[in-house]
Amino acid sequence: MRIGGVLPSKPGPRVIHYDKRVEAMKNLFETAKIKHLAPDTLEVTSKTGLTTDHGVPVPDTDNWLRASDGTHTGPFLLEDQIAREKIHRFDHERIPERVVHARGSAAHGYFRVFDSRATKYTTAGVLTDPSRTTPVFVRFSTVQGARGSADSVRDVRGFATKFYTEEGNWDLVGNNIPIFFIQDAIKFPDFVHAVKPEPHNEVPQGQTAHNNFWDFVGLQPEASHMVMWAMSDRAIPRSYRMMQGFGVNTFTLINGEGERFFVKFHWIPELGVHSFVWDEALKISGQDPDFHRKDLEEAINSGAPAKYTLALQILPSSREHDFPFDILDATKIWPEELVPLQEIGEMVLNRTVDEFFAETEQVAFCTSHVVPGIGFSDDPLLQGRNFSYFDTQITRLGINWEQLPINRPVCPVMNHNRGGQHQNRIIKGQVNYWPNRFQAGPPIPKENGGYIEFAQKIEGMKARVRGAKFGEHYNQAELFLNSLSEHEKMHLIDAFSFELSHCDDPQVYETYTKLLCAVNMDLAKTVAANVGGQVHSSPTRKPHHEKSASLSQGYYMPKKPTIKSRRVAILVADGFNGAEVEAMKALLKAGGAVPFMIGPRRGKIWPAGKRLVGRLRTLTVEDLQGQRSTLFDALLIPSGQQSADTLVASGRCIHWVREAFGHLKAIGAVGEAVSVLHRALKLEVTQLEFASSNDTAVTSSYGVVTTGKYNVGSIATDALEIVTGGEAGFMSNFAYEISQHRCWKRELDGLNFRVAY
Ligand code: HDE
Repeated sequence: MRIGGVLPSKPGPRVIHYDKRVEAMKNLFETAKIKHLAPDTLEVTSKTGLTTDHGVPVPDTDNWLRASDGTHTGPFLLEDQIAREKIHRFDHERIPERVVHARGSAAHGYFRVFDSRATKYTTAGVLTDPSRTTPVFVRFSTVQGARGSADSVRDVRGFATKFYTEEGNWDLVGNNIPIFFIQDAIKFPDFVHAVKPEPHNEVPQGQTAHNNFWDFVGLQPEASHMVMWAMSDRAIPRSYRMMQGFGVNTFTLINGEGERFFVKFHWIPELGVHSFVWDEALKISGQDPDFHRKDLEEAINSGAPAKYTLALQILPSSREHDFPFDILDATKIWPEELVPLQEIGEMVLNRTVDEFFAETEQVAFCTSHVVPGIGFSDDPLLQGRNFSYFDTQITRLGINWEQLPINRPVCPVMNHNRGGQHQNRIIKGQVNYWPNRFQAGPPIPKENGGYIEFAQKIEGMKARVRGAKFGEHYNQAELFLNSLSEHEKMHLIDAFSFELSHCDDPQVYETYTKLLCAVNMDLAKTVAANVGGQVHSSPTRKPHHEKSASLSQGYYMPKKPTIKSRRVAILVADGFNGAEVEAMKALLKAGGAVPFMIGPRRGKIWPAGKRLVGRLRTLTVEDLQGQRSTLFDALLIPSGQQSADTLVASGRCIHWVREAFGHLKAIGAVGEAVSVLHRALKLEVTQLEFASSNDTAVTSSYGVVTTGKYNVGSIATDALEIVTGGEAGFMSNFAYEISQHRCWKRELDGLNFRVAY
């Protein structure tokens, strides 16, 4: 394919360039979809000359054709096709942003099943054939904010997967929370209007902390379960790579014997389920609004692809009515104790997009896009979604949106649909209808793979009603609360308090604190006390006190502790211990973590004793001011007297340490650097223990790991065990604290509250 013309300085044929990336990618893992995209992927190089859209070489892209006598500037000439085209194209660059989930970020990858165990439930090859590698494209998103809003806001995250299967595209359009706010799709416009910025002033952006949201959910008790999840740490994930995904709706699977099963889809992240702390999320919204977008890109580019296990919850059709909740109600989970998870395959996201607009923005999902072996249920939220997604793509992308490269299936597509704006295909033949005298484009029978709907018996009255079990709204809200660990409960109370205190209409926050009485009386009283709300004099519902282990994020900690892809800031100033830093960096990298050097200024920082010698080994660092502790998972300060003295004297550095401590992160310091921690923390946090100077013993106290002296020679045996305890070396202990994500004990014992950060 020609991608531009160069008008060479000497006469000759126009150079025709092909996409060289296709060549370069040969050694990398390429899915069928990546190969499929190659002919549409162009690379602009210094040899690729400019042309107009109709292919004519452009000699000048800086000056509009005008009338001029050389001295005076005259008016522009309308005749200038080059200039007019450039401006026209620019004027029409934008397309409507998604009405929800506008802010997003995506990656390519693949999916494989471990074996064929799901054959007993489905005929879908993508879920049963272990010899297949199915290409996927996954778009993560927030829900409320506009395209340019911040990544780290409190919100549900979208987790939408397009599987490019051999039988057509299957879109699993899920979220990182297993349930939803409403039961019936007809409520979706009301819900979205209430959660979005308010109509009179378009405030706030990317937040539920406003009157209209809480007004709506206070008057719509079916939302109470989902609101609990949205106020939990689930709504502030540390990374797209560290959150679960859920299909949310109940789908169906159909096996070779024609039996139907109800199914819920789950994605389980390899790295565990982890979140920001709220203060950190708030700050990152300003300090790096693209945090999650960059996190995904950085992880993939540094060789830590995002990985998730696909698990199924399966119920045979005969068990539909066996539960106290309706299994078609999207405001309910199927507790894992009742319906266990069956892990069937793994998804790996290992390739970033080449162009955001063409891929991430133009990708379009449809819940109604399933493949043979997968079907729908009568879940009243899903039924409405199945109408909505196709419809919205018409507004956003036009009727031929499925012909866009990112949306195109990798299998053959042929039918008698024709025309429409931006039709890309040229279909040969004299007929465009069925039946026709040539037998052209015939339907494909079931035996050859035709999609057949399950022959479901339907009976009933035509009415606007919901099933009886849809009327119960609080049991699982309580179940969720009961199942949280202590620190998760504290965060949930803080989140409710933060959000409701941003509502200035007493009718709104009082209604909600009263509603909480039906979930849990203590929760209601605490939140009401924090926000000036009201509670009923006695509980409005009898509690059941049940728990479900897998509702707590701690349940998903990786079995083997890992520091993979964790961002570790190493704080240094001139005079730091060079050999120590080299060794520490090597160890962190060996564990898969990503070390960053941070110092008082950007540029070169000099290790101790190296300033005047011939061959200087310096480090290039980012500066403390431009980078913030919020952007890292852990903080490490190596030894070196001069370095420690400079850092102790820096208010910004002291703030870094206090903030990392307040955000419950792992902190490590060696030798003289322990004085930096003393200065930052000791006065306020008297319980903290630090190693004494010149001693190689390691002290680990509330996630703060110190040693008086670090024996660089012993490093080879240290660190990668990722274990804690006196026997283990300094880096092992430090890595262990990183692997725990945060030190919750620090919070439970109230230590972080004593430090200003
Ligand atoms: Fe969506 N949703 N939704 N939604 N949704 C859209 O489709 C809709 C719901 C979800 O990265 C829209 O292409 C209705 C539940 C994701 O491109 C729209 C209802 C879940 C994405 C739409 C729901 C989701 C969307 C807007 C209630 C979790 C982003 C743009 C019945 C399972 C996909 C678009 C992407 C996007 C409609 C409820 C997830 C308007 C009517 C429940 C991840 O069609």
